[in-house]
Amino acid sequence: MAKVVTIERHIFEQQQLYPHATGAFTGLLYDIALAAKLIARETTRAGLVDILGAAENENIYGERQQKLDVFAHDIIFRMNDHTGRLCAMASEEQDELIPIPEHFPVGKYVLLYDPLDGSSNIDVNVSVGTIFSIHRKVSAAERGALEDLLQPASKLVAAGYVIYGSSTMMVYSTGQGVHGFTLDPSVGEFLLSHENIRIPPKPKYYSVNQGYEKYWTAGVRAYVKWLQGMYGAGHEPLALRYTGSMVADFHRNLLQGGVFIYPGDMKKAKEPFGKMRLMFEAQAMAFLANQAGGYASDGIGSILDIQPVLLHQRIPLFVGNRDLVEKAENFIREHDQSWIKAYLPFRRGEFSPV
Ligand code: P6P
Repeated sequence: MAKVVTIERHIFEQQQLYPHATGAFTGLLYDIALAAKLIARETTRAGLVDILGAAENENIYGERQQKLDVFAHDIIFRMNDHTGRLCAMASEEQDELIPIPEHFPVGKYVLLYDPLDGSSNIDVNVSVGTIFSIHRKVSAAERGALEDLLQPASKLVAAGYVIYGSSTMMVYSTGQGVHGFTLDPSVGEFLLSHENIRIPPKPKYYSVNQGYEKYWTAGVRAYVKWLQGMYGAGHEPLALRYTGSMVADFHRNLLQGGVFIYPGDMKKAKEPFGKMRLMFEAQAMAFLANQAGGYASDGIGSILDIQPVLLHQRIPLFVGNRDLVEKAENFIREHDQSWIKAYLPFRRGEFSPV
């Protein structure tokens, strides 16, 4: 019988790999796992208690916040604001940096999180997820600053997600591979179920909102046709799976092989360069994909290397099997020079704050 490893034990064992670890980082991951258990309890009951329906206000993107979004945001904040492990936080649901309250001590990490990604799916019982990233403090500021948050994904010390689906799973990496834990609700423990996840070399799926094809650039349109096996004999089509919940689509491609695509499109002037949030979605998934043998790109190059400029900046995203993502870069390079010319200043951060 395989050994039973709880996420707490796994995190502790990972800490042993870092002789100078102080335990603060380990404690931070424990706290995220606990917050995930509390959120999982509410998401599985969402249909039963008056937690459905949009909250009264909207978030920075003009999206009506589902009450569960607000609950998940609050749980993660309150689990981490007093521990002395963080010097700042940032949430997809809040416009600005979230400081640690003055009466609490600060630590040497910052936490960025999307409390409930895909929350528009809550009311129709489709999987949703929490995404988190952890950077080390780099600024000289006493209590954390934007500079500590706006670091490239190559500097991440950890990242992961929780998927609230047919079962609740927490998937994370501290740079030592990607590991998945399934929640056993009868004992309230995340148990190791997927050790050292590697993206299978033979992909099965592609995930994109096919309904927006008319807005794609020529290169993206040609690329998706290639994924569908439309060019030349011998290239088998990939199956399309798209739920509108990036965590669920990413998770499927991580385990079965495939590529998640949210390209730049021209349907919304404010989103010609994509809808995905660099700091709250793309960075974590890029870190995990690379740790699992895959790759993540904005169509030009690695997400890991992009220097963020704004907390809520958006980015085109292609993530999954390395060869599939590199193929997207080739199609865009070949067909989308005008789009590239418009995007490069944006990518360098030469844009007025939105
Ligand atoms: P669309 C959810 O809001 C999200 O950020 C991702 O989880 C998801 O993949 C995407 O947006 C869905 O966007 O435009 O296809 O509905």
